Amino acid sequence: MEEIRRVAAAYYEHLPAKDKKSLRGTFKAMDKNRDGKISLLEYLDYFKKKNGTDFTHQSICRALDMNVNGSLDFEEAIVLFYIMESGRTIICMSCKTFMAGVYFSCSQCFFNVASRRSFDICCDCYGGKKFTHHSDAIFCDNFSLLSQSRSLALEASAEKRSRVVEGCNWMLGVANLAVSAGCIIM
Ligand SMILES: [Ca+2]
Ligand SMILES: [Ca+2]
Ligand SMILES: [Zn+2]
Ligand SMILES: [Zn+2]
Repeated sequence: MEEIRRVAAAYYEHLPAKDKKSLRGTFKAMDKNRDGKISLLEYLDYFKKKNGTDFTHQSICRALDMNVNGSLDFEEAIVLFYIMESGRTIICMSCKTFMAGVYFSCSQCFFNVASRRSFDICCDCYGGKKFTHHSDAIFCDNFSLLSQSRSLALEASAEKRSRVVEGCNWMLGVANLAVSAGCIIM
């Protein structure tokens, strides 16, 4: 949690003034009773209006409350805004807890554009095999997947082949990269 807090603080520091102002505005909008902090109720109230968001899991609000006083001050809320902006994965799809750092993702689902949804689980669920997923799944941590995505993007732009050939090689590339990156095959 400390790491993501520092990332969020750096992100905020580099925002243009107008974006900082708009985050202040969002904070005020969430802080219904204007006491300068966002309570769990205010938090849930805000996200319940936005249907289908992972943010309604209480584990996120609890994790964000770093000084454990039951509410989010602006500093703590910056982490929330950062997560909202970055669109990063936040909830373990098995135990539904908040994932602040490294997590594992099924590489087949990650690279399958058609499925549109990756399968992400926390280290505890992965290590303890507390999840159900297709049995041939190859899991990678989120950092390996990120570097693989980059290699694939570079590869794709360098090699201009026909769509079909490219597609086949691309899939093979995913499998090879997944193995060479030291991923664990279940
Ligand atoms: Ca409040
Ligand atoms: Ca707090
Ligand atoms: Zn989990
Ligand atoms: Zn999968």
